[in-house]
Amino acid sequence: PTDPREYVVHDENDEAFLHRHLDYYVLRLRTNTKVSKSVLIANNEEYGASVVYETGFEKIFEHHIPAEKVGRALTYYFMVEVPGEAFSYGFNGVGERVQPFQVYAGDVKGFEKPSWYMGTVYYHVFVDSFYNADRSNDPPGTVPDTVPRRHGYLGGDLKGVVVKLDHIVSLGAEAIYLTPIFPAGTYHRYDVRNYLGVDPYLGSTRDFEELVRKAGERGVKIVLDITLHHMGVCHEFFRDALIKREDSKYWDWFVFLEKPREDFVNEAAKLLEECDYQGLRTLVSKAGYRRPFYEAFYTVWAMPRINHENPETLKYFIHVAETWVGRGVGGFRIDVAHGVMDTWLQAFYRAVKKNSEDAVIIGEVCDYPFLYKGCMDSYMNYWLRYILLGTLVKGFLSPREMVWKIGEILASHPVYQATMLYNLLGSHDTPRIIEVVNKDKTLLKLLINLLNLLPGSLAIYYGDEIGLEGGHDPDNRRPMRWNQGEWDAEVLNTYLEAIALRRKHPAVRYGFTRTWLCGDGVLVVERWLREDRVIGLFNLNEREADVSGCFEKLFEEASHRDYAGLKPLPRYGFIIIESN
Ligand code: ARE
Ligand code: CA
Repeated sequence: PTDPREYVVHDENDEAFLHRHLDYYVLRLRTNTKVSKSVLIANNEEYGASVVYETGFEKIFEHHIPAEKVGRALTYYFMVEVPGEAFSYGFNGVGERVQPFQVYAGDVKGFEKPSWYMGTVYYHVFVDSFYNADRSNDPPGTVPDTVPRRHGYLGGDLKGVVVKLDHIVSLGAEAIYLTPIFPAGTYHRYDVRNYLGVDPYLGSTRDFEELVRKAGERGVKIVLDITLHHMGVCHEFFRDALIKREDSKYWDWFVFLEKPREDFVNEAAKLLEECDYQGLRTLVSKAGYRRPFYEAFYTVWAMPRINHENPETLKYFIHVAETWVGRGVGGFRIDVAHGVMDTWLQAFYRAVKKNSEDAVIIGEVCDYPFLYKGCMDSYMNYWLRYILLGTLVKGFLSPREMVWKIGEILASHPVYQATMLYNLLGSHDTPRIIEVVNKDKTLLKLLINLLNLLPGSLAIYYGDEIGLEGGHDPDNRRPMRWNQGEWDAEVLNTYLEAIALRRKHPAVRYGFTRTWLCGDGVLVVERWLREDRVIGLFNLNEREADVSGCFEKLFEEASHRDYAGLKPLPRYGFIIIESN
């Protein structure tokens, strides 16, 4: 709507509009772009907006009220200004005199204290490629871990992660996200055979518990990858369903599109027992099947989809999650979360959180991310990655569009949730970031520092910190390089400094955020919490940019003169200013 009076939105029941973040209550108002100002009147005091997000077609005003001003209840309305007019907005809508919103403080959702997964540093380990510390458990056909990945096993194992904890800790990582460790039929293990065990090629349950303990002693949590969308075709439940069909207890755990043919099933059952994929492929083509006769991950035979309409599946996976929480894990990354029914995920989430509030649930979400309320704490923020690369590498977004889109992400989440997002430059599903930027290390440094300063957790895909190369899957899973002589010291130092900054400043970990453009394509990211403040200026241009004009808005008083003589920022240059 073009009339600003027709587009003023605040929903006191929606966390994105009203929530608690540490010592503050956060209240947001969405308006159209003509609105110039919003003043919140709360419990008889006035609060200007601390942040204004612009998304291109909206403005979102964010007001912060110190918690001690709230007491038991909050009574509030907004005064909205448009050039030439002003009006109020309250519970009953727009008018001159409006009824206020009223809420009990106890009903407002959010966090009073920081949780461990706000602004955490994750280290993402692709287990088979990381470090082979135990040759005695290597799968047959393991190739030496100096050979680039082609599909077969490299032999990495859980002991390998324990042995290399020093490296992970010295980086400043606080949690390790492990790709699947359950018994499976492939090197990546997304085709799970048994959700309650550890793949013998990786070690034993005791080895896993040792990893949890040793990591825990150094303040590092372990997050497991769990596939809730599909199972492995060799899982005994699937085999049972295949053999007994409707008589199987597990028939309804999957979605069969047609009845398995008897001649096929008898032979398949034998092959599945050994998890012989080679044999299975031959059988499938002999039987003339063009695609699986059950729903699957795409059309991958090895990954039959789980029937989430069957409540038994929910019960089972809650049991699985609780078993692993009992073994000390810090949480889960849910594979293909965007392919699992919302209601199922919500119930799973509630059940896990009920018994272990501290366990983080991170969804794999590749598409439009804002629809995942109440299903997870965090998601893999591929959307932010797309925005940053779309602006800085591919160039199909302008700096202005980039700021709008970042604003949209931030304004769509409660502040506390924005600090939990799993922000990444790359993963085991994308080409390596060093390749994406065409080995341009100046640009890479800018990306690392920009991602580090934006709200969210910071995830490092193993090897990215030392400049490991690699293209598309499976080339992005090359063996980790352990000869330090082959490490890229420049990249490593960039990560070390960025992480040290994050660990030093609560503002970076879980502070509030303002972003804007100044001058010509210079992005300013300001983070603050109470007295702590960090400001980054990023030159998004491929050429030098003047930044002297950027400081007046930042430091209205004396201090800005200190920066008046500041030199222009070089191509993709940046500076970070710490307030104390
Ligand atoms: C293997 C081969 C591939 C081949 C594929 C199909 O390596 O080259 O194309 O088989 O036969 C796991 C393994 C993969 C394996 C796959 C199937 O890690 O190596 O691929 O199993 O056997 C989409 C999904 C998203 C998924 C990605 C990979 O939406 O959920 O594709 N990510 C998870 C894991 C993967 C894992 C699986 C799912 C399966 O993180 O590692 O694969 O359990 C756009 C789209 C996204 C799309 C994305 C592709 O962004 O919007 O929807 O993600 O591209 O990256
Ligand atoms: Ca091994």
